[in-house]
Amino acid sequence: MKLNRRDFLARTSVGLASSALLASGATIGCSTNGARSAAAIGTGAGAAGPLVVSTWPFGQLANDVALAVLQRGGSLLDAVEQGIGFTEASGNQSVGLTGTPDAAGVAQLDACIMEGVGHRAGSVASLEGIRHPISAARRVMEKTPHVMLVGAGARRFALEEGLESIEVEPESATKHDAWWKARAATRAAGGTSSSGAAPRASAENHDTIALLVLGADGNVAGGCSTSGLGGKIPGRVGDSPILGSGLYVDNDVGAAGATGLGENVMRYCGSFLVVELMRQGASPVEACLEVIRRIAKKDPRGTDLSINFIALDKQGRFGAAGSASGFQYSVASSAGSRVLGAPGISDAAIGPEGGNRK
Ligand code: SD4
Repeated sequence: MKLNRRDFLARTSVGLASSALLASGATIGCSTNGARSAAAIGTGAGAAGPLVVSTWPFGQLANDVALAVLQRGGSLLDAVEQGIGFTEASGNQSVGLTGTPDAAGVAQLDACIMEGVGHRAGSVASLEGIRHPISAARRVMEKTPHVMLVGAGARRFALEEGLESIEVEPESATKHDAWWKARAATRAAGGTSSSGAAPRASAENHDTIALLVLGADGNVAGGCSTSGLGGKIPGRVGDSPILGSGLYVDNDVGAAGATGLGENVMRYCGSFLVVELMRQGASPVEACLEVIRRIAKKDPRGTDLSINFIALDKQGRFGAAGSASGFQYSVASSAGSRVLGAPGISDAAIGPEGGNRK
């Protein structure tokens, strides 16, 4: 069935999300903290996998799906794809087709996936009308000789792969055309053209999902999916689909992922650096903190970066940190499913819109 975006949005609901969760056989863990409630600052001391770590409180349900896949004997990649796929289909305002659109009103989605074994990766950017960008990224990795596909090519590939889609091309082309024409007219009249509308604030739906898994066999993998910065210039790509920035996995060390203002992550290869610091002996939380401190030292914005990292290592230790205080992340293992707070390098409170702040 072909749906346009409006129909799709109307049909996508939390109800859909919960039925997917039940179908997965996952058990909801002990904490259901919302984004607004404070979570105790927490890091993991280290334990054998399976272990799943993801960004934000909404990652908790994705973790539960991913953990259930692993506990059923599924692969790390299946866990990443199904966990993130759950969020993409959950009606989230910053992940999947229900995510915040670009300045022209079109949801352009970014995602990537990476597997420690074989150091393989796949990525899609500015993908329109595909319900599960994470599945498109996985197929790029598994079925092409390439790592990254973007825009119309990525959509054609996803359609060829039979991925669930909605018909957006004619509508989005019209919207983009109108937006660029309006921008050109404003500039010709001497006005300052806005680079996009202000991001929409929401305390309930934060940002990107980055999800990291450690298997019982000690291997690691991860994925990342987002609609990106709300109100972005059409065609803008953030850190999330860029390997080394929004996500990085090294099977000798561990994995890291990012959420927040991608421009402040991708200039520093943030996730790569977190993994490299863990290789040099830092714990996951120390590595996340040190990367943000380094960025803040070099960046003209100082600590006003709106960025956050999560990380896990091969020993089963995990942690996270933010440029401001209040970032929350989710962790699931056989010990339970929790939402934890992360330390910030500054006392400033994270905005209601999380990292998605200009
Ligand atoms: C981006 N990092 O596109 C993503 C969006 C995000 O908090 O995580 N915002 O820049």
